[in-house]
Amino acid sequence: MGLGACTSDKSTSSSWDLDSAESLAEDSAISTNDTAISTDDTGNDTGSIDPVEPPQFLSFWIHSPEVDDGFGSAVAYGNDSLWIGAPHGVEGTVYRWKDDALTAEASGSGRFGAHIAWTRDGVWIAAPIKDGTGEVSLIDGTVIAEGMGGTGIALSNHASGGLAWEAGWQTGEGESGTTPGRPSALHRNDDGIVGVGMAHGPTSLLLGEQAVSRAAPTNEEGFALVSADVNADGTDDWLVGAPGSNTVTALDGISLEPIQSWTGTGRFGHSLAVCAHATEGDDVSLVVGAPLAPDGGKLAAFKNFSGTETDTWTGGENGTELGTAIACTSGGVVAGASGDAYQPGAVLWIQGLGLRSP
Ligand SMILES: [Ca+2]
Repeated sequence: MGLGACTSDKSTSSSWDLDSAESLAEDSAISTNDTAISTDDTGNDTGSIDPVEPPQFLSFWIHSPEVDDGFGSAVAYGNDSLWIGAPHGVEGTVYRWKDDALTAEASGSGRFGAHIAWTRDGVWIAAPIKDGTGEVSLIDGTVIAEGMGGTGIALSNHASGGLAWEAGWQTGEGESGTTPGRPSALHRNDDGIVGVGMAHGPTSLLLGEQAVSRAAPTNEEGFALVSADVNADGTDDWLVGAPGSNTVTALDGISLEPIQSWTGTGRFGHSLAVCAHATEGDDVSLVVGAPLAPDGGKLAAFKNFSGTETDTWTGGENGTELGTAIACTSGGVVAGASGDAYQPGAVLWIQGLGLRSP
């Protein structure tokens, strides 16, 4: 069921690489604030490339072949491929982007592709309202779980996999638990501690054995959840998105006390990731999605948990909704822009994270 046409903005047929950055930047409709190649203040390629330092940074859009299919609602990266969920309509579709080609890999009912995650078994695909109770399956149709209300309303991107349903969660390691509210995010940290975010209700987070009460009724704290050692004390901390209050907060991994926060606009904190840079060393960026920010949604990167933005990208056009989902790639990041009813959804591929940061 491969699609014949390449739906990227890219004009080259070669695989993306650093050498093709110039043509990519020229042809794509991206609205990054700058690129590593020479650009003028409006972002247009001035045609002059620094001969000493070749372009090391590129980004491009991958567009859906359909309108209003929710393409970009979920993204995952694995096996040298980008996996993209397009869950809208009677049948949702999961696409694979590899070697410059977009292929529809699987489809199904019940918001198939609303959430996807890369695991050791391949990509897990959630169809959370399939047959009324939801299902999580592999790309070949193998069922991971089904029949619990809201099966797959959240997935963990840990290698062993994990899924949430409306009143609990389970992992591919056989761990499970119940929740006092409906999970909106599930994350297993590198120490094997499972965190659950619940965007609504009196409890916003379950982090291992500890529960965190919601501070404000509409802050949606727990809508997104990841982990990283923010304060460099050797223990993973929790990074929690609260898009109702446009805040991301880092909670100390042991005390759960807030240790840092970031704020923005337009559902800032709707999606989160901490991605390794393409550069040598241990640099990472916290990447935060704000899909309703001005100019078509926004992605903000905070290098090594900087208090201020070190890189930003916008969707460029109202309704693009860049930042609906985020996943790390090898040295880069991808972000969904699921769009509105009048335009195809898209995914922004950003390669070379950190290579242009100050
Ligand atoms: Ca820490």
